[in-house]
Amino acid sequence: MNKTLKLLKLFLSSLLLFALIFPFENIFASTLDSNSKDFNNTNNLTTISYSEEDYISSKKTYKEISNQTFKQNMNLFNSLTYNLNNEYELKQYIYSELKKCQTKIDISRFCTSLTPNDADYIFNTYFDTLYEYPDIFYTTDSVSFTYSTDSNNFISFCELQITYPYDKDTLNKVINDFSLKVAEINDLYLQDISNPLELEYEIYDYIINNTKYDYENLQSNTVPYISHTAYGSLINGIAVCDGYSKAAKVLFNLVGIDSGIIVSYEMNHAWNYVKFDNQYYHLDITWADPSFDTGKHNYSYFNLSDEEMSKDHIWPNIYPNCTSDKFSFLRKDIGYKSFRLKDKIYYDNYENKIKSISISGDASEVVLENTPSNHLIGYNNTLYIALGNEIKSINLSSKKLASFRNTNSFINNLDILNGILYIETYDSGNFQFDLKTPEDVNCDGIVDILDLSTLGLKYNVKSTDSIWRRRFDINKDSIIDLFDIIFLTKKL
Ligand SMILES: [Ca+2]
Ligand SMILES: [Ca+2]
Repeated sequence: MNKTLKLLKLFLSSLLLFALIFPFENIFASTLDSNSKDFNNTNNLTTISYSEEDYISSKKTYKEISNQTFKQNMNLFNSLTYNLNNEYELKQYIYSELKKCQTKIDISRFCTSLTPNDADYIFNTYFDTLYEYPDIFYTTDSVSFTYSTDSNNFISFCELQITYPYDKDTLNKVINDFSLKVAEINDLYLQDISNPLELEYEIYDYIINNTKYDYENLQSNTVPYISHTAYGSLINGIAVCDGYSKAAKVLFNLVGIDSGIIVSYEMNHAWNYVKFDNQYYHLDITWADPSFDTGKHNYSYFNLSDEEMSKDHIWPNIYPNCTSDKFSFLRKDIGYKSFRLKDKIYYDNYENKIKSISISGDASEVVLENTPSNHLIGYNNTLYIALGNEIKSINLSSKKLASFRNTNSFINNLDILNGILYIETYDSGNFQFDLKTPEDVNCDGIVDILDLSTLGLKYNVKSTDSIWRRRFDINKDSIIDLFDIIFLTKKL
């Protein structure tokens, strides 16, 4: 009896030793194959690769699979059961490891109920993670994983292998640049806004104003991977549709707006969905960008219902239903002569009136009667309207109308970008005016005692403090102090 027990102990400990050594031995024995979906089986260890393109095309097959009968779907059903238990934790784990730029991510503990048939599910979970957290922009567009199975064909070892297209210093630099840029956008554009809908408009407008569509590379079929990333949009200012969508998702994540990215294999296109007031809406920032398609689009692709969107888009039925048409007023009532300032959209609908409507469409009013215009644009509580050769300004608090500039010929277009007013005339050239007034710290279009008291509230705040706002630092010396007050007082 004692001898049998000893033998059993010996047998069990050698089994344990074998199990411990086995995976390590085989990690070193395995070789990677970068070819998509190529299999490489070495000593019971298999390596498969999968690209973002495979991921996008899987969104198409998902639609087809979901139409098949239950029996044919047992494998899918099994992985869906598994999804419910573990998917969130797996994504969080992958995300945290990618944040640390790990080249190998051991996900064995998440995969014990899976078989090799579920490989695509693992890959899709990896890419789902990248689409949920596009601040991970610094991996290549493909991933490999190596696995082994036990005697019942369940996965016993499973490791993702990540490649980064940069050396270590460059990798650190691009990540650092990106997070500084996101912090700057937050500081300048988002931090002071508490209304979630206004935040959504601000993010949509920010990306349209600061990203150009990568046409040049599209035409020569040389779009670099970076144009498909949030980095392409936010840092380079150049992107294609998924770059626009990922940049928006990064900013929506930052401010806590529930959103996602819709990929359409059929259209070779991507856009966002956003949740507002318990309803989902489509948002296509790429198609709304005048650099994608000339002409001002404004809110033509802001918060659309499925019905509105399906006029020129198709997508797999795996995304949230968008049934509300609350924002269709943006397409129906408001033309290209419109501009949003904070929580109102100002517009001229060929009635010789300037009207405003709240960004939710709930309340509208007439701002100015008898004020025809050809173009309308706004900045810091002031509207600029052009008619013929003249530009007028309207302060929205006082409703005071004043002549701003006269040009010698017909004004073709007005544009405002980052505080600069661009004027395009028919035959006397183009002009620009810097409208920025750093002393107007509360951004209401005038410099007065209110700015002084607003500045006073930030007195002695330094750039390292959490309540820092760079627009209060008028002389740009990283502290809000007496010197800023002196600058402001000179303008009173
Ligand atoms: Ca002011
Ligand atoms: Ca200062």
